Amino acid sequence: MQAHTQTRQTIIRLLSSMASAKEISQYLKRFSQLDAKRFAVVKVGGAVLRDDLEALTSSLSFLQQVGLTPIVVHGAGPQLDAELAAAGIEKTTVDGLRVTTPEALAIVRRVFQASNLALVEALQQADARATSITGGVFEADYLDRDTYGLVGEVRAVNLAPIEASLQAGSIPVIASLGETPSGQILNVNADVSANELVRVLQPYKIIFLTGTGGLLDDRGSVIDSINLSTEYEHLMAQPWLNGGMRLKIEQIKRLLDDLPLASSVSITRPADLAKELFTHRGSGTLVRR
Ligand code: X2W
Repeated sequence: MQAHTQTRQTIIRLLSSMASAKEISQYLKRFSQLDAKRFAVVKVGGAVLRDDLEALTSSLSFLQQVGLTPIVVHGAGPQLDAELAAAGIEKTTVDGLRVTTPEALAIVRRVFQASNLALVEALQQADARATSITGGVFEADYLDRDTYGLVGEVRAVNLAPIEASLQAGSIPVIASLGETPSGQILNVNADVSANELVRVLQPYKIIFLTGTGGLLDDRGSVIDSINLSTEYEHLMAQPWLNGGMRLKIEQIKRLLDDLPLASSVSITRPADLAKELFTHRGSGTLVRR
């Protein structure tokens, strides 16, 4: 009952966002003609899991109800900050990546598992089918052991668990943990793992869900669109751009450089996901090459 109410609210929000039924059905038709495996990769930041779970689950559940199955990759940054601090482990980051000691890794693994399960259960509560995937997808190597410790860079992506989930019409919910060929688990930044998955899958839509609902300018307003070919240098030179966002934009640039020219990345918030997908105007920040 509650899930239906949430879905109805999503639809009402969608309709009130000035999209015509014609517009929405055009997008629906286009998406339903695509290879179902490549509809969308949606990266969900840990802040969204913590602060915006209901909008997230109702938006993803809505997609499933209209026959679309997104692939979800999630982080757990703020949850890790809290749990590591509670264990008395000081936070060190280099270039936006968390330096991960063996002691920290044990907590990273536990927190990723818990966050993953919490999202899967919340999706099921919202009437969605979802599959928990906390390993077996990202084959990794040490990024630079001296600098970062147990942090991985993705060497290969194993699509089998994702495909099995999609085949069953279930939303794959993937934690950002990597594993070396010899079985060492590594902490992987979730933007990095989402990007590697996108490189392999080349999905139709690439969406980053963040607490901010887009890239913010110096006054805290969401920037509508960024054209990397003309704005990248200028943007990266801005002192107000924080480490996480800087890393995100750098990675999006590298990602888009590897994808077909027409590809773009959307950064938005969960409540505006349907608006981003089904309206010409979209929502949040659209990043193009
Ligand atoms: C990240 C993984 C979590 C993450 C970390 O330890 O914070 C590294 O930095 P968000 O919420 O998407 O930022 N890993 C190596 O990326 O979560």
